[in-house]
Formats: sequence, C-alpha cells, structure tokens
Amino acid sequence: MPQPIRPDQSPERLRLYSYWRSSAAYRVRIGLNLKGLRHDILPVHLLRDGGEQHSESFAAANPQKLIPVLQHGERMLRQSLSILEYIDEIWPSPPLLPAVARDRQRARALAQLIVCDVHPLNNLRVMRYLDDTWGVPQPERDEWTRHWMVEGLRAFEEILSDHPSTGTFCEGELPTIADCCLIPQLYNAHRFGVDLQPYPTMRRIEAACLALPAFDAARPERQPDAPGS
Ligand SMILES: N[C@@H](CCC(=O)N[C@@H](CS)C(=O)NCC(=O)O)C(=O)O
Repeated sequence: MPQPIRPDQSPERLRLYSYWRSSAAYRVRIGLNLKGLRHDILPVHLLRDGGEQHSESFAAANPQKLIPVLQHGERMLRQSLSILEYIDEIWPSPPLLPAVARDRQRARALAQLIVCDVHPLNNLRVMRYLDDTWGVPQPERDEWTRHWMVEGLRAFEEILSDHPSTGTFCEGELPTIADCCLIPQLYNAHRFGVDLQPYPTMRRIEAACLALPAFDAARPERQPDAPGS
C-alpha cells in the first residue's frame, strides 16, 4: 500500500488561514496537530478594518469570506468539517473517525450538531446583521448567542451521558472530529459566560482533550495572532 506523503517531505505545503478566536479554524488546528502535520498559519483578522475576510485577496481564496481555508499545494480547501475529513483521508493515522460505521456516524452527528446547528447562529456575520440591520443591542445579541449554545450543549450532554460508546472522548478512547468541534464550542461558551455546571460529561471530556498537546497548542491564546503573543 502506498505511504501517504507528509507535506513537510513534499512541496505540497499546508497553509491555514486562521484567526486566533475563530472556533471553526480552531477545529482544523486541532485536527492538523493531532495528525502531526506541519503547517503555516496565515492570520486573517476578522475585525480589523471591517474584517480582512472581506478583502479581495481573501475572497479569492474563499468566496464565502469565511475562515478557515486550508491551502494544500495550489488547492484551497473550505469548510472546517470537510477539511477534517480530507486530512483524515490523506493522512489516516492517527484516525479522526472510528473504524466502525455506526461509531463513525455518531462522531459525525455530534460534530454536525455543533457545526451545523449551533455555530452558524452565533457567527460574527449574523451578529453584525442583527446589529446593523435590526439594531439589536449588544445584551440581547449576547443573550441570543447563549440561548443557541445552551440549546445545543444541553442536547450534546444528553447524547453523551446515556451512551455506552462515550469514553474518555466523545466517541471512544481516541479523539475524533466530534472532539475537534466540541472543544472550540466550549471555548465560546466560556467566553460568553454560559454555565457549564449542568454538563459534567462535556467538562470531563474538555479536561481530557486540553491535557493533550495537540489540543493545547491549538488554543486561541497560543496562536501567533493572539493579542500579546
Ligand atoms: N461552516 C463554516 C463556518 C466558517 C465560519 O463561520 N467562520 C467564521 C469564524 S468562526 C468567520 O469566518 N466569520 C467571519 C464573518 O462572519 O464575517 C466552517 O465550518 O468552516
């Protein structure tokens, strides 16, 4: 079987367009670190000058004007979850998805709960729209953010707490795409003051993940574009 070529052994460099506080970019940073894949971080400041994601040069990389984008050689890869699946297909070890189909489905479902049903409602552009178009004041916008996080996290905890395949991590004994998505969402929950006391399983998994160097190095405050770094 042909061995995958690590990008640090080939001209196919990996470059991640990232912002220190972006939870979608944080997911990909975790995945790249878990795989031990060397990559350059290309910071895109989402707030400065109205947001560098709106610049012509970045829009050429992603017409959606959203990060992350992972550049692999000449190819621009968009959408954090499909990027995680891409790196998992090209560099299968260690796996980000379980070997058994029903476990894989569960890991994907947990990841999608966050990526599809929680995060999009709280994204910067949604908050900007509520502010600019409807004049929704900051406290109400923050309440909106917390509301959708709590809706999702409550269900996530329930799914974890009564399932036999919940292990050290969301699905079994290895970190999967579900953990890559959960940890950044919990970072956002802390940031917005969501009470996580009702979610003991998630808090336990968060501690297990953040004890791993791959997760730790992906933390927002460890990024080259974080304030003070
Ligand atoms: N579904 C996309 C979401 C990407 C996304 O929303 N990224 C945010 C940062 S977490 C962003 O670039 N926001 C810029 C904006 O809203 O203007 C993914 O998973 O990659």
